[in-house]
This record gives sequence, C-alpha cells and structure tokens, in this order.
Amino acid sequence: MDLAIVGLPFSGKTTVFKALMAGHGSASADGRGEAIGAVKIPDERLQKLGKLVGAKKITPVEVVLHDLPTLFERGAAPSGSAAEALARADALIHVVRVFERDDVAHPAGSIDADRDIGAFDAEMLLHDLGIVDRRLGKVDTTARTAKGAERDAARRESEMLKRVKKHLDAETPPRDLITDEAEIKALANFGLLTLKPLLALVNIGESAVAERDAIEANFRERHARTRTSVTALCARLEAELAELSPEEAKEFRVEMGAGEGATDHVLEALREMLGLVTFFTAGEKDTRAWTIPNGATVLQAAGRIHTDIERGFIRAEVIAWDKLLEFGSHNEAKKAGQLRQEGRTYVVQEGDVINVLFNV
Ligand SMILES: Nc1nc2c(ncn2[C@@H]2O[C@H](COP(=O)(O)OP(=O)(O)OP(=O)(O)O)[C@@H](O)[C@H]2O)c(=O)[nH]1
Ligand SMILES: [Mg+2]
Repeated sequence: MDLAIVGLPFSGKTTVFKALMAGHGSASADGRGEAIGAVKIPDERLQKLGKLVGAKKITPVEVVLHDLPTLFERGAAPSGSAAEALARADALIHVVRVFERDDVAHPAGSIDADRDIGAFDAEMLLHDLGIVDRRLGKVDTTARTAKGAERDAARRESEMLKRVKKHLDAETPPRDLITDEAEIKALANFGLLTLKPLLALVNIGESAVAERDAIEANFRERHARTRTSVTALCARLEAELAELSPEEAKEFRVEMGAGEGATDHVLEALREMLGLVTFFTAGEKDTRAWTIPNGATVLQAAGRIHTDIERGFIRAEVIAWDKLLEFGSHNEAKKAGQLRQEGRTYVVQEGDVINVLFNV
C-alpha cells in the first residue's frame, strides 16, 4: 500500500514522515525533496502468533510512505517523480498545520486549519478538472470519429468522465460519491486526487497534546465523511520521542500528558478509513499479516498470498487468532472442533488465521 503525504509548505509533512517512520522502516528524508520509506505496521497479535508456532520469520504488513515536496506551489501542477508517486498512491495523508510557532512562517500568514483544508481541497479539484478536461477532449473526438467497439468504449468513458466532472464542477470531491467498484477501477489510471481516500492529519502543537482527543473529535465532526477521515498528532513531539529509548520516551509521555501509541493511532485510522481487514498466516517458516478489503472472501485472501493458491483452492482452515492462542496449536483447536473448514465464499473476518489447502 502506497501513501502520499501532502500539504502546504511548512505544515510538517517531513516531520510527520519521520514520526511515522520512527523505529520502523528506513528512510532518506532531506526535508524538501521527495523521500520514500517503508513502515512495518506493529501488530501484537502477529508477534504472539509467531511465538506460538515458533516462526523463523515474522512479516508484518508494510506500507510505503512518500514525503512529497509541496504540491501546487504558485498554482503549478505537480511534476516529475512526485506527480508519479501521487498518481500511484492508494491514499493521501493531508498534513494540516495547527501548531503555532513564530519562527516557522505560514504561507498564508496565519493559522487557520479549516481555511487550509478548504484551500487544499480546491487545489485538488482544480488539478483533477485539468486531467478530466484533457481526457474528455480526446475521448469525445474518438466518440465522434471512431466506429464500432472503439466508439462505444469512448462513449462509455466520456459518460463516466462527465459524471466525475459534474462533481468537480459542483466543488464536491467525488471520493465519497463514486462508490461503484467497477467505476473506481476504471478511473484508477487517471490519478485523480479527489477519488483517493484522504486522511487529514491535524498537526497540533506540543502544548496541546493533552487535548489531542478533543481536537480530533472537533475536526472529525466537520471534515470526516466516507473515505475521508481525520486524526490529530503532534508530529514534532512524536518524531523526537521516536529517537529516545522506549523507557525515556515513556517518561516524557507521562510528563507531557501525551497518550501512548500516537503513531499507531494514525495507522489504525488509515486502516479503518481504507476499510481493510487484517488476516494472518501462521507458518513455521514465516508467520505473516496481510490486509484485504472488508468483505473480501477467503478465495481472494488466497489470491493475496499467491495466485497459485487461489487457482488450486480446495478449502481453508480458519480460526480467530485469539482462539488459536487459547488452544495453543492448530491440532488442539482441531480436536476441540474449533478449527473451521470454510469454502471459497467465506468472508474473511478481522483477525482470522487462515490455512489454505490447495492443489496445483
Ligand atoms: N512546534 C511544532 N513545530 C512543528 C511541528 N511539526 C512541524 N514543526 C516545525 O515546522 C517546520 C516545518 O516542518 P517540516 O516537517 O519541515 O514541514 P514540511 O511540510 O515538510 O515543509 P516543506 O517540505 O518545506 O514544505 C519545522 O521547523 C518543524 O520542526 C509540530 O507539531 N510542532
Ligand atoms: Mg518537507
């Protein structure tokens, strides 16, 4: 999963990147350019499962973070590798500045998070209108001049793009309006920002960490919608704490009134917003966490693991992760009749441990 960190200049994008990367992945952030890093999502359940089966290797879910240079600076469209990373991203993290600091200038001269969210949304709408208009120009020509299947395809695409354009013209980002999976897939290649799930990350100051939850709730009320979520974090504090030893960090947290696991909280908000379900495979060689969309079947889960396993699917042995821990092994769970045999249409539940029996 690819996530792009976006926002106004000096909103704290690079600091958020560092906070999220801390102690997990690898990074190369120089502050203003583009930086890429991988974050392994911490998951206690996975660690426990790995220990239970004596796994040689434990593989958490990994997300790739892109710290992008400021987009839309002086109205310019993103270009080069930043534009590519942006177009490919599965979701956007929009860093919104709330922290006050006299020595860090705000491009608009004052702190007003709602104004900034609105302004950035407007830039994204404009960016996407450009893409849609350019593409419409082409397909409408094809729809007029081509024949047969090519013409029909062009007409269908034109209709679809006009639906998107209608939303953009009305200044409503279509991310929570276009919900048809097939349509989302058909639109995926255009790199439309207003279709990507968006997490607004409200970057609060150090003095506000004790009120984090209240600030988050307040922003959520105004800005959260389907596929649009809100979370609050003091990025600078988290980036700094991440460089301390766990014991030292803990002491500081107590002192500052900063709750535990602020970065985990961000990752959890993302998982929730994207509607992802985590399942596990508990192998001795490799015990691993995976994500699939909410509502996906065990056959689709098999496909995530390997296309061969999907193709040769016979059935799956399924048990909830905590049940497996309770029984101590697959064998004991089986004896107690708690290891379920599921067919291909079974819908995967959060925390399932899945063993696919297959034949290739
Ligand atoms: N006090 C405080 N300062 C912060 C916080 N987050 C970021 N800053 C400061 O704000 C300045 C800009 O932060 P960056 O992370 O570099 O912002 P950016 O969005 O990456 O900036 P550009 O890439 O230059 O657009 C730095 O001096 C940070 O230390 C925060 O939560 N609290
Ligand atoms: Mg930066």
